Amino acid sequence: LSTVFITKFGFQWGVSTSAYQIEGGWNADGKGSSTWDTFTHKPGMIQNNDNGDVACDSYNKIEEDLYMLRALKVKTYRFSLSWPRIFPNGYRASLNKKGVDYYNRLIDRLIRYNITPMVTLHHWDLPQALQDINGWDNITMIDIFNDYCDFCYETFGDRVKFWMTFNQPHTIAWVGYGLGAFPPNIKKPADAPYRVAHNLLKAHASAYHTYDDKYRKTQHGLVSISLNADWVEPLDVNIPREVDAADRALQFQLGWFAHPIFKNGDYPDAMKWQVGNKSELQGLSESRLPSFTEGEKAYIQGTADVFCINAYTTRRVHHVTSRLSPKSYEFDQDIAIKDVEDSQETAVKELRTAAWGLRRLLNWIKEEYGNPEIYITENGVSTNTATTDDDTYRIFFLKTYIDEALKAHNLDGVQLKGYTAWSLMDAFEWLNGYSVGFGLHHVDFKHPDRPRTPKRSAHYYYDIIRDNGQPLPFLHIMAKNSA
Ligand code: GBH
Repeated sequence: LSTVFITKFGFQWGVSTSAYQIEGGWNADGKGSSTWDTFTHKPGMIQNNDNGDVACDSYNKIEEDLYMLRALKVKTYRFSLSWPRIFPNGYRASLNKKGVDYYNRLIDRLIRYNITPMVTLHHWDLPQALQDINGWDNITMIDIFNDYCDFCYETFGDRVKFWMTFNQPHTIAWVGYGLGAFPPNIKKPADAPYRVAHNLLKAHASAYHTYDDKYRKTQHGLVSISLNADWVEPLDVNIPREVDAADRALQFQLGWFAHPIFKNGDYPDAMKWQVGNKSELQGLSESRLPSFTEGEKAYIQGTADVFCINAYTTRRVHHVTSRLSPKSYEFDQDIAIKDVEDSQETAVKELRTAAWGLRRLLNWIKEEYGNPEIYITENGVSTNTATTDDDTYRIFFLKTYIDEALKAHNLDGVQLKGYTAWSLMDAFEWLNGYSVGFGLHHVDFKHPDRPRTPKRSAHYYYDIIRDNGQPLPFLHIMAKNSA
């Protein structure tokens, strides 16, 4: 391992969570239902029929969460606001003051301890009432989301200076409306993901412009969006067709959102070409990929102040020849996905680890999007919660992934500004329920008080933050010897 470390001060080390995964209090004090409440309350949907009704009970445990954050000495805490806790039916008219109070208390306590809040406006827990009007497949959602964001800037923006509109729009569009594995469980892979992404991009841009027009001058914050990407390694770097296939996979996943926002307001050429051609061959009168007007392109281009990336895994991709049927975002790509040999299995099958992929991904972002300032807003590894004792693997993960991120920063000139580890503590892990955990802290979900206990990786991450990069073991041995 190299001993590179961050040489510039001000690097933002932190941890990350999301509302539905930790808060609980699913119907407390007037909170409305979200699509995840609806989904998890149906039997058979989640492993062990787990749900987020109580989760880590963070709704009642601000002090306990703060204790962990202060002990780690993080500079930043990335969390999300539960939209139905603030507006139970999604609209401003339903304002729930107690929900607002909760976030005010949390934010005030963070500021008091010099922890910078990084706030995601929407991490998947959509008010059910808005799903009832078709959720993100309904264009009126653009203005509804914008009004919710406007309220949040107005209410919390005196203290919150780092906003992310969406967490992983790719997951909302593809897993929610294509695969149908996440709420709203719609399986329309031919066109719904494309329509939804189109609306999400416009909603994001609209929320960005609202900040620009009404708040930036007085609040001086940043607005971005957290995009997810798996690094994709070509099957054979010497075969141009395979290199193209890998690039295409990145464009379909990351470029779908990043190209419009960070480049020219429009989808990547590879997507327009692939989906356009296939649609034509499929006898459709127009492409299943919607298009933006010139005005919309201008409106979307440049609507993020920094680049926020969630990165977990690396995959290998190879080219497959044209599949015309069935019509699907998946088959539009002409690729097949494999595991990378040089990677390790984790408790979540599709999230194998390969630290070297992170450095390559960061460099790809740097080249593709003109060297933006980058924040890694999620990166972490899961272990089986039934066997929590051995935390060696999480330490190995942090050591190797952070080392690769620091190589990108120190050796490759990537403007990496911050890193928030996923996650502060074990939490409700979506379809996996509580069977796997990404936490630096263990949470006892069988105990009514949900006690939190640091894992060894929490101590290790504390060292990383203290030393502003990889801990330099010999310094501590010297310190001990002289003590
Ligand atoms: C992150 O997504 C999430 O942002 C975070 O909330 C979550 O806790 C973390 O992952 C760990 O799970 O099962 O086929 O429907 C990372 C990217 C995208 C990976 C969705 C899992 C589910 C695919 N994730 N994907 S499927």
